[in-house]
Amino acid sequence: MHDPASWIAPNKLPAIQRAALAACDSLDGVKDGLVKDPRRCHFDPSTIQCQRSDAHDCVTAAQVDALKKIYSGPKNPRTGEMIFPGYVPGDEVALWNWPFWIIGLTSPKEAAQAQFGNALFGDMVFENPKWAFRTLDFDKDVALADQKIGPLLNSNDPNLKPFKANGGKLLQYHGWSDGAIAPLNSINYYEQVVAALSGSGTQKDRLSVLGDFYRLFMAPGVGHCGGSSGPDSFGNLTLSSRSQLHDPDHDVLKRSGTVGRKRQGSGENYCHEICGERSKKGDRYDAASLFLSADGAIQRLGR
Ligand SMILES: [Ca+2]
Repeated sequence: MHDPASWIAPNKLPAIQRAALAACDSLDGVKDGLVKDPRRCHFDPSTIQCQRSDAHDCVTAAQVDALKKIYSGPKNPRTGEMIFPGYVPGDEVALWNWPFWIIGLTSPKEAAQAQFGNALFGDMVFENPKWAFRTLDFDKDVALADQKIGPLLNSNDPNLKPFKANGGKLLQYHGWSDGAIAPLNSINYYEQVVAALSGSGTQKDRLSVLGDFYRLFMAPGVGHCGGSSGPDSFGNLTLSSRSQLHDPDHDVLKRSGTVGRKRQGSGENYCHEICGERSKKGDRYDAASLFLSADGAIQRLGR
């Protein structure tokens, strides 16, 4: 964060994504450009470190260090405690992923994350609009933010008992390629809710408590709310218009068989293999596997 040489320009992203996919795409059994469960992906950026001079198809030592920090997420330097999860490898190139959110098109200060950071800490925590994100103390400043604005902004209380008792149900999805909110945080929250609601029961009992109350669906290759390289139209009302919502050509939930959609705006037809899993039906893919598989992956966490 302090070393200008650590900035990763967008022209490096194709080489990074290629290397990440080479390491992880096939882990789910299908080489399709999607990593179904990025938690199984242990991509080491040092495998593409430049051996000689800097070039667009390799990364420098400083950039390797930066990549490792982006993938692992910020930690408290004093306690080692995770502040927030890192981003997952395999879908770095898309404009609305890393270029827009994380690295910036021509400089790191253009990144939306930097601008959010400056606005939140500068305006709301320190009340100093000249504050710059590079000065952040990951120990004291984060604690101060939690103390000062956390009660207003934090949405991490896992006690959903009152909501559940009132008949509430929660359907949540998160794109694995989200460059804004690290997707692993949703899984962490889900597990915290499981613990808060189920007490000391067995893992099976604990999950059955949530069965018809809270479902979390992790969508491979989907960016922040939508977009990126995976199938992102599944009744989530983000990119689908209301007319498209009930159109099998645009909504995977309406398509039982080959999963396809038209890329919004371009009219280009293409198909994706949901979750990277081949269906037993051969070249046909079961849309439901997107959800059942993702949910099942979460359930496996505690076993
Ligand atoms: Ca795959």
